[in-house]
Amino acid sequence: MKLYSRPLSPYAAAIRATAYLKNIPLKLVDLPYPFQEQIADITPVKRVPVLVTGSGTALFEAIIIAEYLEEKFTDTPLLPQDPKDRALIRLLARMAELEVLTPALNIFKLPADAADRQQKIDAQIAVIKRGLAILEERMTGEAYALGDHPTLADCWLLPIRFFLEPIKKLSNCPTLFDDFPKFDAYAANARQDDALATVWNEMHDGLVAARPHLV
Ligand SMILES: N[C@@H](CCC(=O)N[C@@H](CS)C(=O)NCC(=O)O)C(=O)O
Repeated sequence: MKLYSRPLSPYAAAIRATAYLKNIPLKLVDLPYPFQEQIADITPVKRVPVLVTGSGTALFEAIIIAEYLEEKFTDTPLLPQDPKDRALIRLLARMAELEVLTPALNIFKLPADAADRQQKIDAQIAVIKRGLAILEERMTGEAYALGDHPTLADCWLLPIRFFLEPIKKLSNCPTLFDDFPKFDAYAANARQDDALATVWNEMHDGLVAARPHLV
């Protein structure tokens, strides 16, 4: 299988985390920027990640790819048996994506010369804090997002936790995590896992290459 990816993309990083945690062999294709036209023939939305399966089927949308990998490779499950527990894991991942990553990306993509830039950033920071409060309430404070073993929630949380480091700098908001100690500590906890540490380091290298002043 081939994964079209970008090191810093939190969505692509979520799929790398899924694959690494499950020991799934993947051929990684790290696309140079701009990449959209290079994948236009395999995905109509021209976004990463894209997974091309062994039989040549292209799958896109990170959550679809992650769920496919979870269903196809069952040796190391990242979702438990109980439907309620599965739902709670998916809920944490979804909240992290919608309520934290989306406003963080809005800040990341804001042009340097945008009118009322700091005001716009502050508005997105308020949204991020609301999202972090949701995550903080649900996280267990253990080694992983929801306990002492990795789940699909970590595949989203780890990349998003990384991505908020440059966002703190971009936003002049060094105190962003002050009210969220479990989320803050999550970076160090989860990176004790080799697979998640690898994803963190790949994102770090991607940030060095793309926006070195934010490292
Ligand atoms: N909903 C998509 C979002 C993926 C996404 O936004 N990827 C970004 C990189 S982080 C991208 O490829 N952007 C290129 C573009 O929008 O032109 C998913 O879950 O896979």
